[in-house]
Amino acid sequence: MTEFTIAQERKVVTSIPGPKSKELHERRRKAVSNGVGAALPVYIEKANGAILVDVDGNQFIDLGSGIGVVSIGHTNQGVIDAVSHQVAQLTHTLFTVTPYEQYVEVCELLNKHTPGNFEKRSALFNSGSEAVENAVKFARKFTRKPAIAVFDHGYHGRTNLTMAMNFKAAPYANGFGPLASSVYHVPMSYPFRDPEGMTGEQAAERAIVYMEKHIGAEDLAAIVIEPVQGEGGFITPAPGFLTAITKWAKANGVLIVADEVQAGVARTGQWFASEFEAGFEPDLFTIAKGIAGGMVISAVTGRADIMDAAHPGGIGGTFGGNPVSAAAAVSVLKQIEAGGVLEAAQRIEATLMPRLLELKAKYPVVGDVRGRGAMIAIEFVEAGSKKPNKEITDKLIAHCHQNGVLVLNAGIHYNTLRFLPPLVITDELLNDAIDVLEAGIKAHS
Ligand code: PLZ
Repeated sequence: MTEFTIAQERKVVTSIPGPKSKELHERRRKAVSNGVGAALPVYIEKANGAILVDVDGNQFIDLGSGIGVVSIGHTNQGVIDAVSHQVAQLTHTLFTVTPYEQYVEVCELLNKHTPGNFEKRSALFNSGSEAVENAVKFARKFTRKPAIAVFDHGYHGRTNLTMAMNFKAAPYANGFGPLASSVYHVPMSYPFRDPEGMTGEQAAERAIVYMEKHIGAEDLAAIVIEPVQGEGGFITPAPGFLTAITKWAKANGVLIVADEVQAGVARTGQWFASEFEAGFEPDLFTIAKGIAGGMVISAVTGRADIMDAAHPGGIGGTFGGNPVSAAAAVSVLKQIEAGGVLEAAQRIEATLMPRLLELKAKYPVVGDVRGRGAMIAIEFVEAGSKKPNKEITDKLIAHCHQNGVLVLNAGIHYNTLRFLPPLVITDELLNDAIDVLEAGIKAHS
């Protein structure tokens, strides 16, 4: 059992945001760029387990984990110990100047635990976007081809290349162009919105026609796909889709990059979300967020022949895989190895799913409940139709925030609520949060 240092309970003691948060928000307005958003402007002072404490003393149930980052729990003791030790030992050399063991150990652990029975290599970076950028570099260098295929509703980052890879130009790319070229968007399998009865194989056929006619396999280096889409609203493709895409890619000399930045590292109840379909065989994985308990690190892991095709000096960066972040990642990965973490994500699914399906049966505004493990979402619709219902989603988010539950939205129409709690969250907290949500649905639908 995890020992918590902050009581795992929701507590609202001021209006939300409280007076101290409001004061900080005023300071922020004068200091921070307007381009940087704020979903809930309460300023957080400390956290533990699944509870965030703000500067006014309010306690929030965290159903977001900083968008899937502190999966191991806020202020996890193993991470605290690893980071404290490392920060007093060595904080930086730059791995490409004079290396250190922690970087190698993270790569060994990732090579071991990513799917695929082949020799692997890894390289470490700072952010999810940077991992995706580098996966594309590896794929292009190995295949000597330029084009990249990505899927509708997908999200891959905020850098110049990854902006072009996102489905949504608004808000991620508008006005920030020119965007990178040779990126092509193809249709995703979206069971809730695809034609009734469309199978995974049929959805894959639809995507393959795009790739063959619109791009051409002879120019296509890689298909980059999230096995469960994050920002897109936890869209989980129909069974058979990922297998059919893999078969086509293998037959046509096209690589598959699984973007596991949001779905990876125990979030879905497996090490990686790619494991749910045996016929899905990615060549490369991009990994970030949940890997290091909030410390800054990301990775590309994959087939040794692809990863080694990059020439020495072609890949790197000043901070990638810095010793402190690497030590945190080793701690997190070893805690998952030790057991109990994947099971925690599975337990969260077992607690959440039946409750959310009950909401779906009771309230016609709940259109779809989907996801895997501790990565579950509700898509809201107008009662009696599948028309996206952003209005109620906004109201519910505000209601949850006012009542001490931090939820995030997702989906291209902002009509999806997503739950990605720290995996240490107790069933009591989960049920309390869903009670708050249900009261909101009752009041607003
Ligand atoms: N790939 C699948 O989910 C990051 C974005 C938050 P970075 N998603 C959260 C925001 O609004 O900026 C993400 C992802 C997938 C890549 C990324 C990019 O990861 O660490 O944010 O660069």
